Amino acid sequence: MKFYDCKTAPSPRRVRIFLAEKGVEIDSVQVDLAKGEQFSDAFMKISPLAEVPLLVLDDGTVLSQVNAICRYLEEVFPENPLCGRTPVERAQVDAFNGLLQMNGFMAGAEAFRNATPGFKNRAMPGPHNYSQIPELAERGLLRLDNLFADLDAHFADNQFFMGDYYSMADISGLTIVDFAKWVKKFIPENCVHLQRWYDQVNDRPSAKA
Ligand SMILES: N[C@@H](CCC(=O)N[C@@H](CS)C(=O)NCC(=O)O)C(=O)O
Repeated sequence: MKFYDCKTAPSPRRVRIFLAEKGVEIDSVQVDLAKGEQFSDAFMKISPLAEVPLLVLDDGTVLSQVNAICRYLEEVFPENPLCGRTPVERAQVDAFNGLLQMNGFMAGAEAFRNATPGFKNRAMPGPHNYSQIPELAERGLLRLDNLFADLDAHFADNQFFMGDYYSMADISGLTIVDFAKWVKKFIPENCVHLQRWYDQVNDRPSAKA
């Protein structure tokens, strides 16, 4: 297996934390997004999506998308389950991940990519170019405010996303809070429950991945 990673990017970090929690090491290749290596012929031949992360299996099968890659890794490394321990938990972790993808990663990407000069014409990742829309940057910031408030309410009654069970949803959430710092969104002082959760997940050794 080979993991196509970029040390500075939030999406592949989710896979790195997942692997660290599992205690699994995989050969990895760094793709320097700042240098545009995702558009190189060599990389586009592996995946025309021009995005990381990617996982290439020994038989050449290419897996893309964080949630799909982690779902596969969970199947082949089932010890210490992170995607749910029962059918109900698996559905609940998927639901949190879907919501976090939409309301966290998309919101952060909206805010960052539509306002950062270096991303002019690159408002969306992937092989197609899109112009920046400043209103979307504004909306992304508002969506992050709302997400933080919603998560604070959730963590008032829950140690982790899934009660007392640390899961893939916590990995997604941690990565979003750190990604939000790129657009100068920090956990508000009044979100004490969200801050308590963040400190707890950020203290785990895997958070350094
Ligand atoms: N939906 C994808 C998102 C992947 C993604 O957005 N990757 C970013 C890095 S965080 C990327 O490769 N960007 C390339 C670019 O900006 O050109 C997933 O879940 O894996």
